[in-house]
Amino acid sequence: MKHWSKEESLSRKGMKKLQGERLAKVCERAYASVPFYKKVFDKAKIRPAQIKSIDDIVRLPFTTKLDLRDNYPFGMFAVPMKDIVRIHASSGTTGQPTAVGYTRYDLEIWAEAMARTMTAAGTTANDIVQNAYGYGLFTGGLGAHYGAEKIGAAVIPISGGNTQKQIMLMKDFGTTVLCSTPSFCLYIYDVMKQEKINPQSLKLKIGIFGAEPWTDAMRKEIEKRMHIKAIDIFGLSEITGPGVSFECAEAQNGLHVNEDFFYPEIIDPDTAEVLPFGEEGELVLTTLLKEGIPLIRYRVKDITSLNPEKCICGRTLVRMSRVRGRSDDMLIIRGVNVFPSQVESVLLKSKAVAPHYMIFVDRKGRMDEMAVHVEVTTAFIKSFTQKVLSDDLTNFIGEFEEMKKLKKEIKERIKDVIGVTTDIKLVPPNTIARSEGKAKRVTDNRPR
Ligand code: DLL
Repeated sequence: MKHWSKEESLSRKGMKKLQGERLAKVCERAYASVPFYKKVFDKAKIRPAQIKSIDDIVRLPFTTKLDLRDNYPFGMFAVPMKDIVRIHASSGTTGQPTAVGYTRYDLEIWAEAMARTMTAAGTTANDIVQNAYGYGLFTGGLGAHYGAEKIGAAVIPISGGNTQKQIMLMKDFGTTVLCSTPSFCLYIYDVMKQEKINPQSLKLKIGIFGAEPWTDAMRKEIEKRMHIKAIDIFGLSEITGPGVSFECAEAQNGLHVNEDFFYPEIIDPDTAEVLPFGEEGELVLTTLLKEGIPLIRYRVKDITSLNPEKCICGRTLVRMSRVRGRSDDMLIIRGVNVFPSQVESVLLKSKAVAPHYMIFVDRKGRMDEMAVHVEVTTAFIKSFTQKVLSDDLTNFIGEFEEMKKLKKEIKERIKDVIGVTTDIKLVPPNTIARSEGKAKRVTDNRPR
């Protein structure tokens, strides 16, 4: 039987009522059990009893990553440690990690959120799910694991990395669903190609991808190369992990938010004013049921918009648009705002380049300079030279007229679409570092 909860197709009115009831309770709990929330509620002169409907949420103060850091490791927990059954942590690449604790009930809700996610992607109890998200402090591995188990699929808990083995198991076990970052899937594809394994010879049909920004152009590349349906899923460890929102296979058009668990708002990142449906801004999420670490109006920093229209799949859950990137990943190049995903969209319009690129930002004197390194495809090189593709190519790759023309085209397109002048460097196939987890596509060397 298909896993489908009635909350996925509630009327807007019914959903708002449910959200309002849950918000009132979470405010009570947070106020009573977390000193941080008592302090900020008191400061804002608001009592939990004043929160009666979901529309009252605008009266509540925001929570930020800094608040989590200030209360590191367990200061934001709302239950005693005897009730916590799992602890995860963010990677902390930009400083101290943040720790999140789950009660048994929180894990149930998370598994339910991921069961909906897997189902919407087309996964059923008949599937064999190869889970290549990292197991460990990162929430991807265990998050996808319990969701897949909940719907009765067979999980292969291989975790990230180990590309050769990933391919071996796909073949031997007849994997039908792959869970990984989109960049890791591309890496798996590269290795399959080197080993002359045709993706069509595999049973793989669905890819459940997330944990990093990726564009629709990248989706098309993956779908074409791997012969699968590529589904976008979103989440973050502070809120639960993967399972905050998910695309459905029917529409692949926006990510349904599990809004009975996580209430989404969009705000103007500068003024913090709440924006109407359809407008792009910073995502803010409130956990409506979390016991371990309830978060009220948590500023997520990801840039997206919300669409309340009913989807062709039958779900009424509000949809968020594909995340464009984080506001703190946005590069400001000579005053122009640039998201790496915009660069990706432009690059992938060209058939001559592969979906592997790096962006380098530097400052020369007072000027910001942006360089984009992108791999050309083997097919493109073969179209104008019969020279063997070897490392030697690195030395003279820039000398071919075809290369110069392509470089110029990409440079002009980036200038037209994004409005910045970039230095384009075309590099031979397989020379840009591949990722087995979240891809790192930007190196910003500007002094801070
Ligand atoms: O990345 C949870 C996750 C695991 C999501 C597996 C999806 C699949 P964190 O490590 O806490 O958690 O990182 C969260 O990653 O705020 C976004 O900036 C980014 N992110 C996650 N999913 C997407 C996505 C996991 N589909 C941060 N598109 C988030 C764009 C994403 N960015």
